[in-house]
Amino acid sequence: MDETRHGGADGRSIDRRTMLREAAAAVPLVCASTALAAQEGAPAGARPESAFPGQILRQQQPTNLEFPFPTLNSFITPTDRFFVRSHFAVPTLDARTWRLHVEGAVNQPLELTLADIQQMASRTETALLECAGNNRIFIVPQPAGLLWELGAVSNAEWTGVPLAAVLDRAGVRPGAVEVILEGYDRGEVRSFPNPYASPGPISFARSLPLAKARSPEVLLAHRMNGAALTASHGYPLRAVVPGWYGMASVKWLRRIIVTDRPFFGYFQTLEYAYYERRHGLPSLTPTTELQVKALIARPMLHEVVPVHRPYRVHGAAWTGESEVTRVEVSTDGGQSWSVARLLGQHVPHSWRLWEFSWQNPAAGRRVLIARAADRRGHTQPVQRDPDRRNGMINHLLPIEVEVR
Ligand SMILES: Nc1nc2c(c(=O)[nH]1)N[C@H]1C(S)=C(S)[C@@H](COP(=O)(O)O)O[C@H]1N2
Ligand SMILES: [Mo]
Repeated sequence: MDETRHGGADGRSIDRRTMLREAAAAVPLVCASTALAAQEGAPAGARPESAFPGQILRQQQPTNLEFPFPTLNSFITPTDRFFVRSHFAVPTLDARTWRLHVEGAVNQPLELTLADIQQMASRTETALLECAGNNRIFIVPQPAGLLWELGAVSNAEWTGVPLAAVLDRAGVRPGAVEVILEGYDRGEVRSFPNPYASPGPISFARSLPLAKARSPEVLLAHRMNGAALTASHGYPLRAVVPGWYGMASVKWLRRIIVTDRPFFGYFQTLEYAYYERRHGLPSLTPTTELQVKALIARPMLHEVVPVHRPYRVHGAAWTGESEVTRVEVSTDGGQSWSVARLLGQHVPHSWRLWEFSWQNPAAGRRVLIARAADRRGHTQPVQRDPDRRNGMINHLLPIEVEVR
């Protein structure tokens, strides 16, 4: 393999040697190509769309890939590094025969071609997607679900048509309350590594309340980072729901169904739902908005940090319908905190890169922690709230390193 370059938006690039060095140092990381080679029965040449040095393999079938967060070096995540979360095999779709159906409580049901959608007025915006299960590997005892470390999160530029424009074209009837987005992918969910089995084969589907569905930032996207969507990211058309966890951004769109009653599908009850206590009674509630969070890219877990030399601690922070206003870093396990520098500008629904200069690290084991706050005053919980089940993980994460 050649010295593959991965240009970032800021013009920097990472060579393969750097990637190998970094991946080798990160204990829980599994290199995708190594894991695939070790996989018995994998047909020769069967690799995910982008193998190492692109991503970390978290599941072979369906293919689930993590962005190697310690390599974070650009505001926009290149498409071949962007994490992939798919519950079923990637459907093979031909843009010439693909159709989007709009039905349910509408005046005019629609059957749209990709060309129909591409002819509508488009909008481009930057938005982060984070899987609600990101950082699950830190939860003790180990919960159900894929064990993501830091990188089930990425930031990209999306181009498409506002969902609102398609809804207007169909005409939403009075009494409608939700919009269900359904993908072309289908399968049976097994009880491992998922928490619950599905009632036979199901498709991936999620609903949005009508108000969010009509929000101008919610897109039916056909382009990602300036190119057509790749198969694993939803070709030919996907939803992008900025400000919400990734499960709302349904890929490989098949149907948009306007309903006059709430939807209780698998992926918003048995999965991607948390307990909200109403009247003291835990009530399963679909996961929606992103929680405020800061993550450290470097140093990475168990990294060896050179003693008595300034070290650039850096990472990214984000929140839901607000703006990150403060990131703080502790290098002593949370006893004292220093303010980190926010880089660049605030871009709605995107992450904000940050850095902090760790002066004169003393020898020994050190625990680094980052924490963020947003304009609304939302902060990160110190402890994990079990009502969140196996998702929405934003409590403080200790990153232990060795200074020597
Ligand atoms: N059709 C379909 N859409 C889907 C999924 C899926 O399995 N099928 N996974 C969802 C989840 S849980 C996440 S986190 C995001 C991930 O998007 P990405 O694979 O482009 O990173 O897609 C969402 N959309
Ligand atoms: Mo997800």
